[in-house]
Amino acid sequence: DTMWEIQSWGLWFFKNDKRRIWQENLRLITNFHTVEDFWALYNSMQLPSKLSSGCDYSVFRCGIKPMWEDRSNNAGGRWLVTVSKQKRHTDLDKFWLDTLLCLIGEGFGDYSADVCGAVVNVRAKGDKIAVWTANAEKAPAVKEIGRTFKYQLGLSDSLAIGYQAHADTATKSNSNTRNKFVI
Ligand code: M7G
Repeated sequence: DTMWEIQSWGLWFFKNDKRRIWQENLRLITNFHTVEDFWALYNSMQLPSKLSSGCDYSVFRCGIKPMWEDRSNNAGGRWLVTVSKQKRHTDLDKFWLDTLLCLIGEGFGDYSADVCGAVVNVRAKGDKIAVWTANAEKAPAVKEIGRTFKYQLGLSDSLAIGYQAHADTATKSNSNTRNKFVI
């Protein structure tokens, strides 16, 4: 059997435990580098909609931690798609799988190499899926990745999604981080 090789990715899991600091609640589950291994892993995972509130999955290129502080992320930002509570059961798992397939298939157009990873946050106040890119100042790459992300999820043109620099997210205490780009 020939394995279908892809770039190497790491799957991370975050579980909110208030007794620990944020970084300690983040764990690398495993790395994978073939399509077969991706599907074996995907089929063994709980779907995001089944996770308890406060959990995240992240899939990042091997060697990049899913945190703002990682040198590959720290000048970057994220395209953010919010999924309302009512849509958790119809949209969340589908959006997450579409995002993962786009990620491992390097499907973000000419600028796929600028994509560091993707995150799903399961939250009582509304779930979130984000694609993290390496450089918030690289407008053509950021915009192309955002357009592709939106298209791959099948979001309507009238629904705007925003891109925020991690530097802004990390320094805002409220949730209203300004958008650097909107698509
Ligand atoms: P969140 O989990 O991204 O979203 O951030 P939420 O507000 O919907 O739960 C919640 C908090 O987790 C942030 O305010 C930070 O305290 C912490 N946090 C999140 N991220 C992604 C990071 C990170 O990359 N680095 C650090 N140090 N803290 C983070």
